Amino acid sequence: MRCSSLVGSVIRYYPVLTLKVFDPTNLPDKITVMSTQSSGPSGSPVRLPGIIGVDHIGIAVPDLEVAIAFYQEKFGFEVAHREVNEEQGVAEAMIQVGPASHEVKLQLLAPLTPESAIARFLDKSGPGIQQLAYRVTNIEIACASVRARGMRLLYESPRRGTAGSLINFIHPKDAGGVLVELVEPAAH
Ligand code: KFV
Repeated sequence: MRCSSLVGSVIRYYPVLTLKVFDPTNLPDKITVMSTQSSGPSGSPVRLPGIIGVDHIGIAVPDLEVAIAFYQEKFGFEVAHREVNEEQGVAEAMIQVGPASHEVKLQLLAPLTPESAIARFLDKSGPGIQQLAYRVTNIEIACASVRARGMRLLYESPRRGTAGSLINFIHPKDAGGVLVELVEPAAH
């Protein structure tokens, strides 16, 4: 086989490999995102690039202080972090469930205004689980893959989340009825 037709075959059948060969500056995540499909050649699922676990479970509450007291009194859980996020219209507390600092947390979310997403959720559904948040290594790459897989993101670009993280949300109607948050923690 002549050299040019060999190169042609490689480009046709192994586009990801070709990128790797001709652009060594591409990081593994950047290569992976080129694969927009959710299943590989053998039909095996391709994990959404960069997801490394569940970061937190968000719970809508009408009153943050009452909710914190409830989790402290009934479960003995500690508050790991508190903040107000004006843009999201929430006062929040991250609740540590066990001793490990990196484990899945509960995020108590109370509305700052009657127009906030949490106030609307409380009006419609009452207190309870409002969202499931996956931790990702690179929010831009994860968002590009979400879009490529046909799911709607709520924001054009990531916004500021808890403790300087970057966040975006997948619409619940595209995510099995669950409001899914993608979180890239702030670099420390
Ligand atoms: N889970 C599941 N389904 C939901 C839902 C939820 N949380 N919220 C709404 N839905 C359903 C709703 O029942 C309805 O279904 C449909 O989605 C459209 O809802 O069968 P139905 O009745 O048609 P809408 O548009 O009527 O509801 P609305 O409340 O106006 O907006 C929903 C949504 C998801 C667009 C809104 O909640 C939103 O923009 N959420 C993203 C922002 C957010 O949730 N912020 C608060 C958390 S801040 C945070 O987590 C932070 C700071 N952080 O770092 O982690």
